[in-house]
Amino acid sequence: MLNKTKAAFEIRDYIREDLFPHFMCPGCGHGIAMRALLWAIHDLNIDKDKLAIVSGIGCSGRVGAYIDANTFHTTHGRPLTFATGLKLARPDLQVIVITGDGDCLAIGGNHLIHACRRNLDITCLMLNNETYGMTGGQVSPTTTRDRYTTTTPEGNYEPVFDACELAQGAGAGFVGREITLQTPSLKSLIQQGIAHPGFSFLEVISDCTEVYGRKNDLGESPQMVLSQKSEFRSDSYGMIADEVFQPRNVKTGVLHKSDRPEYAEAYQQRITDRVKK
Ligand SMILES: Cc1ncc(C[n+]2csc(CCOP(=O)(O)OP(=O)(O)O)c2C)c(N)n1
Ligand code: SF4
Ligand SMILES: [Mg+2]
Repeated sequence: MLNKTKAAFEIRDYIREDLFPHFMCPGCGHGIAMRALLWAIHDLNIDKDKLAIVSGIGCSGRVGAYIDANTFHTTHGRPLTFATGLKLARPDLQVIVITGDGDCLAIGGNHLIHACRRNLDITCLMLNNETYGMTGGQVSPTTTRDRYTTTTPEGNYEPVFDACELAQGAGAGFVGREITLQTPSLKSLIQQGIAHPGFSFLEVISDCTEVYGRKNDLGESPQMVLSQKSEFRSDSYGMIADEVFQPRNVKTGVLHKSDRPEYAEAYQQRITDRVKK
């Protein structure tokens, strides 16, 4: 039933239409992720003037530019560092990072670990399409084993990173994963992540139809999105036994939640205690 006190979600209220047509390829999963994020922002009633979107470099990073809010398109791998400074300087802002698997786990991997460790109240949306989409489809830390990319012409032989386990291990207060096919569930997960007072790491299983799907004969966007459903499930968690570190049947939804102290609050408390001494 529609909430009578609030207007229904209309994506045009949240995007910069003057920048259209957008650059994304037809069927790119990043567009669905953007819709889910904006829907969550709408449902949470977040004031656009209080919303800061910080993004890195990549097709994922470019998504931020289309959002009608305070947007910061930063350098490759560094959106979490910019976001950390911004949130400490302006704790009144709702700071949301949009990053890619390459941006967040490869060049920016070190910054991710420390953002999780600090547990500052930032929401990090990592759009995982298993490749460096923007630069033509190189291998990334999440590329499925044996898949072809421009830098793995014989098939990928590197183990796959489980970013959610990494984030949990490094101390993130909230960790979750969802596929774009389940857009309402994705929206709900993003809402919970934003509402959580601490660092929220959200992995969105996206798809790069153009330079990754095509190279691996994964079909068009509908086939790619549907295949996520069989690989990512909300009721199971595990690795295929004979493929070490190869995530399959990986769990979706909220994977971890803790009430570790939020960094800025803990920092403020430390200062208050010192002044009292
Ligand atoms: C310091 C630096 N190194 C490399 C690049 C080139 N570069 C731009 S985007 C990108 C990878 C993006 O991949 P990902 O984060 O997965 O985003 P996607 O395009 O897949 O959404 C790279 C290597 C750069 N811009 N800056
Ligand atoms: S190259 Fe891939 S990730 Fe980039 S816009 Fe096209 S489909 Fe999306
Ligand atoms: Mg990518």
